[in-house]
Amino acid sequence: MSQVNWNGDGSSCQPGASQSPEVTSSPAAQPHSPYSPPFSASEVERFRSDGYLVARGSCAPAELQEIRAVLEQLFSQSAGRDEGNQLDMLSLDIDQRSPVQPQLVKPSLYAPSLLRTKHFHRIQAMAQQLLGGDAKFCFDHCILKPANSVAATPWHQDEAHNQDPHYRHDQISFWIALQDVSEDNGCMRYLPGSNHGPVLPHCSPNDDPRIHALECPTTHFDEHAAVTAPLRAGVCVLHDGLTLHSALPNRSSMDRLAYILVFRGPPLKREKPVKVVWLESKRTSSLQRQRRWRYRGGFAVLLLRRARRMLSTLRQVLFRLIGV
Ligand SMILES: O=C(O)CCC(=O)C(=O)O
Repeated sequence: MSQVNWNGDGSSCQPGASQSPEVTSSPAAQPHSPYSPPFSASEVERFRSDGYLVARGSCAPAELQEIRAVLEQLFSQSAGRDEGNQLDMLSLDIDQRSPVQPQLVKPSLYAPSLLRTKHFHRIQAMAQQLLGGDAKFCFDHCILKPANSVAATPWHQDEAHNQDPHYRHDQISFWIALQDVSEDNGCMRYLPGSNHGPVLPHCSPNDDPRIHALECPTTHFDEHAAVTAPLRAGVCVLHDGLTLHSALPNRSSMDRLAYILVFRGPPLKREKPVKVVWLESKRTSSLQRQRRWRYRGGFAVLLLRRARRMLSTLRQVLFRLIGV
């Protein structure tokens, strides 16, 4: 396996690493970012060719600490657990006593300040440059790899989580390291160029549909061609929705935390409808919790959130039209 050494300062490379969430708009998600295009033409070309890229620059240390503290608190409060948004992606997720790899989907629902950061606006500008001015913030999530764990994040393509039979979106995930990450504590791995291929067959880890994660078996690609992406804290690596990726286990004595913002372009009609068999078979306990939560009144909360999003969009449109 080769390794790419990136520090977010443009110094490059030495040879050597849920569900289909609805698009969420936010007060912070302005239609056009005031930031100037962050990537050079050659960076855009590299992203299009390899399917991933380390962004130059990094999140300011104070803001990074703030983001980390907010996310740690949400994990410790079990935020979103009843709603099915906090789960253990690699186990049966029955209780929270010794989680293998906790994930919090849409943490900004519980801490909206996450979308009012400079980091968010910087990433939004990147998304709009790569996906076009119509790019929208879709959802965020956070993955915790506990210290001293042997669990790797399985190889997968994010597009494999898309269960819409008729439409797809161009999608980019912006993965930010909340501490330095290396091959010892769970840095990301990519298969360069896999973004040019189709969605490969996926399954549940151990073929157990009760486990939330998806896995693309290594029989479908050459794992030896993978690169790892060690990063300094605050640096962001981005990948296309079709890029095959995984993350190494965290063998260090400190938890590894990553915060991911996902942006999408407008919906694109598929040539023919698809059937996503590996999602249809899922029987996770987070899905059960989600159903229970909705049945017990969660639907009202969802309606309220939707109304708030519509109001916020209306406000943005009015602001653009008449400056109100
Ligand atoms: O952080 C990880 O372990 C995996 C992240 C990932 O799969 C993603 O951002 O799509």
